[in-house]
Order: sequence, then C-alpha cells, then structure tokens
Amino acid sequence: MKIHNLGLPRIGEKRELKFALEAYWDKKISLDELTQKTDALREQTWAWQLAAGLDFIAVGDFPLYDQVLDTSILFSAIPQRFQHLSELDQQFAIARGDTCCQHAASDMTKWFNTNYHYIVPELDSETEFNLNAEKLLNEVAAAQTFLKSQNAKQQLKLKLIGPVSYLWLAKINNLNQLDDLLTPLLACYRELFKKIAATGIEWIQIEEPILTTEPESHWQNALRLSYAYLNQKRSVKLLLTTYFADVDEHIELINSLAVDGVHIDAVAGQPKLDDWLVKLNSEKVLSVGVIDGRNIWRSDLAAKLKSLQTIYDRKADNLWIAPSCSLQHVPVDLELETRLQQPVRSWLAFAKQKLVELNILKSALVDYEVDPVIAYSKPVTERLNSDLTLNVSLRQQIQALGFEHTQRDNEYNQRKIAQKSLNLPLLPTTTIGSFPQTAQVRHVRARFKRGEISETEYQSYIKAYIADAIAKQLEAGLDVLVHGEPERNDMVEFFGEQLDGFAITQYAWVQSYGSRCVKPPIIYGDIERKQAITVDTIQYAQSLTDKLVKGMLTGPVTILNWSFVRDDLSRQSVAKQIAFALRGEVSDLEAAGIKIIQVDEPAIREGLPLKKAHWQNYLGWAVEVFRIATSCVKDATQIHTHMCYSEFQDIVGAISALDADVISVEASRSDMSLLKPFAKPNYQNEIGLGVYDIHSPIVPNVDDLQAKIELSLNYIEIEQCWVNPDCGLKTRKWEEVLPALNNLVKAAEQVRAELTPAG
Ligand code: THG
Ligand code: ZN
Repeated sequence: MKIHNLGLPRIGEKRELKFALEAYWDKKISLDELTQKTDALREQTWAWQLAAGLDFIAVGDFPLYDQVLDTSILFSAIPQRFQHLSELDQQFAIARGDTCCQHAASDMTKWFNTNYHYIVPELDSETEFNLNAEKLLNEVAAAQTFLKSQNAKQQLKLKLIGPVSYLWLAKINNLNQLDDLLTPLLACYRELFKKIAATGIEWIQIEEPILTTEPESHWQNALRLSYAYLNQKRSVKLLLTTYFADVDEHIELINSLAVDGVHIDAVAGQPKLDDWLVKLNSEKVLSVGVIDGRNIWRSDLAAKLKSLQTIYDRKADNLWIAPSCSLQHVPVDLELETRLQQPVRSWLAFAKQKLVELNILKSALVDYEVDPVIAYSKPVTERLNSDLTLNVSLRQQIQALGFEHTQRDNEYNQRKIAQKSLNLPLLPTTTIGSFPQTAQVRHVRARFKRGEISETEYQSYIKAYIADAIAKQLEAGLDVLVHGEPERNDMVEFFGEQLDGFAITQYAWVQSYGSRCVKPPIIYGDIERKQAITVDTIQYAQSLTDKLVKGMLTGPVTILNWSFVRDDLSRQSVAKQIAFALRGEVSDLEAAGIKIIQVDEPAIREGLPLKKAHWQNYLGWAVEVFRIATSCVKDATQIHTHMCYSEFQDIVGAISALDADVISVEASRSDMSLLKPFAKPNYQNEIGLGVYDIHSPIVPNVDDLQAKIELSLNYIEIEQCWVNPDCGLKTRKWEEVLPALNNLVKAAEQVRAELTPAG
C-alpha cells in the first residue's frame, strides 16, 4: 500500500508567493529574485511531503499563477496577441492583461465548484499545439536533485491535467472543433510521456475531473479514444485521477480505459468501494481519496481505518490512499495559528497536518499501529459532543421558522407601488457597495487589529473615509449611495468576525486566483447574532446626506459557500442559521430608518452541485434561506441583491424566486446579451445593469456606457432598469473610479433624456 498527495498549496506559509509575485509585477524585485524565492517555496512543498513520509512526492503542482495556464504553456497554446513575449512574462500577461500594449487578459473562471479561479485556454482553428516541456523537465530535475540531497528513496509522481479535461476546461463545445484539437494535442501528450519516462518517473497522475461533471457522450468517446491512443508505446504509468464527486456511474467506462490506476474522491461523493473492488481490474491501482481536501476538520482516522480495512485486506498491493483532491483548497499549516481558542484548534487539520494523517493511517493498516489512530481521533469525538457547537435556544428559534417567514407582505407589483415613496428617477444610478481599499485603509485596519491604535482613533478614520465616500458620490450625482465598506476586509470574513459560531484564523489563506487569496472563516458551531453589526455605520452614512444610503449585507448562501463549514450539520441547516442572524440585522436596519437594504449573493451560482440531479434541492433551500433573511421588511423597504459571474440562464427561475426587488448583475463584457434570460416573463422585478467592467483599469466613456444601457433595453424594459458598475469597486483606484462614475451618471442622464416614454 502507498500513500500519496494530489497537490499542495503553493502560496507559502505566510503568502510568500503572493508577495514575491506582486513585488515582481511592481518591478521591486528582479526576475532572478523572483525565481529564487519561488524555487525555495517549491522545494519546501517537497520537503513537507518527505517529512510526512509519503511514498510519492508530487511534481508539476507548483504553477506561479495557475495550473491550467501552465498546461496551455506546456502545449504552446498561447493566444496570438501574447506570442511576442518571453515565457515568464507571457504567462503573467495572459493572466493579467498586457498593460504596455493594452491586450486584454484571457478569461478567468471558477474551478469546478471551488472558490479557485483558473485561466480559460483560448483555443481556435489557429491553435497549433507544440510540446514545450523544458520548464517542467527542469522542475523534475530540481526535484530529483533535492531528493538525492536528502538521501530520500521516494519516487516522484508527475501531476498533469488530462487532454480531455483540458479541452473541456477551454469550453470547447463544437464537436468538429473538439476532433480537430484532440488529435494534435494527443500527439503532444505522447511526446511528453516519452520525455517523462526518460527522467525515470514511473507514474503520472493524469487528471480527468470532467468525469465528475456528467460528461455527454461525445466527451466520453473522447476519453475512450484518447486513452487508447495514449496507450501505444507508453512506458510510463497513468493514474487516472478524478475529484469533487464520485464517478460510480462511470465505473465501466473508466475500467475500459487503458490506464494503470484510478483515483476516486471518497469524501465529496459516496463511492461504493465494494463495487470498485469487484469491477476494477485487479491489476489496476485503486487510489482512494479518504482525507478531505476541501475542508479543515481533523479526520476521524479511527472511522477511516475501519472503512479501509476490508479493502486493504483484499487489495493491499494495489491500494493507495490520498486526500480526496489537491490540498490547494485548504490552508497550509495549523501550527501557525496561535490565537485560535482551544478546543476549536484541536479540531482542525490544514494541508501539512493532512499529510501526516495519511502516514498515521498507513502505519495502522500496514504495521498494525492502531494506538496513534485512536489518540489522533479523540478530539474529533470531542467536537461531535461539545457544548460549544450547540445552542439549544437558537435551534428552537430556527425550528419555529415557517412558511410565513419566507414571505413578504405583498407581491412585487404591489410593493413597487409602495416603493414610489423612495422618489427614485427613471434609471436610478448606484454602485454595488465597496469603494477602493486603499493602502491607507488596509494599513489603518491592520494597525487597529494589532492594537496599535485605539478604537476611537480607528472609528474616526472610518468615519472620515465614509464622509469622503459620500461626498464623492454626491459630486458624481449618483441616486442611491453606499458607505463604501472601509471597515470590511472581506465581505464574508467581516460577518464571520461578528457572529457566534465562527472562528477567525490568522494565516489560513487559500488561493483565489494568481496572487489573490481569501481567508475563509471557520463555522464550528451554531450561529448567533449577539448584537447589531452594521447599523451604526450605515446610520452614520445616512446622517450625512438626504439621498438614500443602502444598507449592505452579505447573503446566507455566500457566507456559507465562502467559509469552511462544519460537517456535523447539513449545509442547509447551517445556511438557515446564518439567514436567521441576517434577518435580525435586516430588521434592525429597517428600524433604524434605512429604506434600501442590499443582501449580496455572488456565490449562489458557484454553489451549484456538479451533478444536475442535486440542483433542485440546492436551489430550493438557497432561495428559502435568502427569503428568510430578507422577507421581514415592509413593502416600502426595497431589497436589493447582487450576483457576479454571468451564466444565469440555468438558474433564472431561482433568481426570480429570491423575490428581491432589484438584482444587479455582471453583464458588461459581451453586448449585454447576458441579460437575455431576464427578459419578461422570466423575470419581472427590477435589474441593475452592470454596464461598467470594474475588472479592467480602463475608464469607460459616456458613449460606450450609453450604448450598453441602450443594448440592455433590447431585453429589459426601461422601467425595470437601474444603472451601476458590474461589481464592487474595492480592487480599483479612486483615480479610475471617480471619472468612471461621473460618466456612468451622465450616460444614464442622456438615456433618460432621449428615451423617457411619452406620458
Ligand atoms: N471574498 C471571498 N471570496 C471571494 C471573493 C471575495 N471569491 C470570489 C471573488 N471574491 C474572488 N475575488 C477576489 C478578489 C480580491 C481578493 C480576493 C479574491 C483580494 N484578496 C486580498 C489579497 O489577496 O491581497 C486579501 C484580502 C484581505 O486583505 O483581507 O484582494 O471577495 N471570501
Ligand atoms: Zn460582483
């Protein structure tokens, strides 16, 4: 039996990769310095695996920006507009855009149902795949040198995205195009295999996560064809790797593929291991992902040992165990967390701890060392029985929630009449909520957290920021104002800090994209709001102006999806607790005189289960909890929501069922045709047209903005429309934001003037 790992976080223990990359991009360090730093970080990940006693050390899991982008570069799939650049700068230009020549970056999108984003390969009829393996081979050589220097006997295992999933990630939909691309791509893979075999590497972990997405038959055929082709003259072994759901419905397909082993996720799905034992050819390796690669809970190794024992007894030689997926989705090292209260800290395991869990399991299975397993699992049992995780009176209040807690007093058409009291013009203008998080505001917040400035000093800084933000919005002429969120680091972590049942970490960062990270709070217990969270701040902002200021909250589904969630209660139940807390906050805001309250749900879509069979259930409770959070207000109080990420057509029914009075959506890239699913009768309420692409530093001009509004009117009636940027402005600079907002207001005014319907 062997233990192995599918990949590790590359950001470093304290986000060293982030700081190195950003320093390089800012021209503060040279290419040599960047390479030195990143080589050292990469070597560190090998050292962790050695120290944990893994049988294989993963190579090829350390992209500087993104793993899919590295695959594109490995096969020379470089968009034309970046072909003139050298390799390192090429990858950064593809990912971030090329400022000197104004070339737009490639698209970025969610990696399956995670909070990680990958760079979408741009493939077309011009694409010419060519193997460009030098960088990868250098990495292999460096890993081999490292192993030798440690006198290590371990072998390397190469991590590689498989050809079919690569094309699927590129969003190739057309069958002919798929055929045209697959054949030359496969030739490159074959050439690569030859070179890898020559390095002495025996195993390649070839990842085909497409298998967990219910692939259509042409994709299944592509898998059959590809692995048959790749089997010819192959002298390296393939571990076909899947993750994020089980693939039991494809056992026959998988077993028919010419590969030497299969990795299955035994945490996200419930694979029937008995079936796998019977149906998978006995000479094939079965790698079982038993350690949760998506969450931070210490494993109940005693239970895992029990479930693995039979399969070990029957398949010892060809059994491997591993985390369920790459550990890039969990933070690096629990050891760094010195401020987490006990016993919560004892309930956790991050990436480095998860590697050790594999080792303990192996010793128990192979050498019958069972005592360490029992000792290790003790805190897990304690967690399941801890008073800290249970709030009986809260549970009773949740239990008492019924249908009436999901209903506004009246339906939208009637509320619309009551909301005339808000006195808004046609095409009201607003923003999504956040304003630039300047270096100064980050600095002040950090100093306050370290106790270097007093609460009073901190509050007066925050108030000054808010006053300035309000003045700037009045100057621009916006209709509905926001306070700008200077007090918030992250829209989820901020609420986690204020609610009972959440633990906040110091260094538990997870990569979101490139150098950007998030620090998800940990939901370990029942959630309760002890006091109002945002009311003072919003009330202060409202006191500065006669125009309306929106209250800003993060929605229950988004708080859930962007946290590490307890696994001893259903996600639906946890979401309901968050919703109940938010409902209290919404009521308090209304009672404080706030007339518009926005509850953002950018993460609703990404939370969709990979398998369509589970969609309805998820969307059902996602809608319910949003309504629990928001339905408590009077007809005249207007509820807004916001969603990023454009593909709405699948879920427009659920969006409509949220019954928010106004939803703002991201649609500025494209000709606003992303609004098509919202055309009546699909969606009746109001809609904020995201006409300004905030992901780009480019300031949109009035004519372009006006054109975007007018294009939107192809789908949406003017009385339904609001005008706003397509997302929050926290990553932008004031110098970009102010002219852009001025132009946005002017564009709305021009359309109002030209299109005001007669009468
Ligand atoms: N919060 C959380 N998850 C998210 C987003 C978020 N997932 C999707 C989307 N937004 C990802 N986008 C970003 C954008 C910016 C940053 C992170 C994710 C970012 N992070 C800071 C950094 O890496 O320097 C750190 C944040 C901080 O200082 O607290 O800028 O908004 N949960
Ligand atoms: Zn957004």
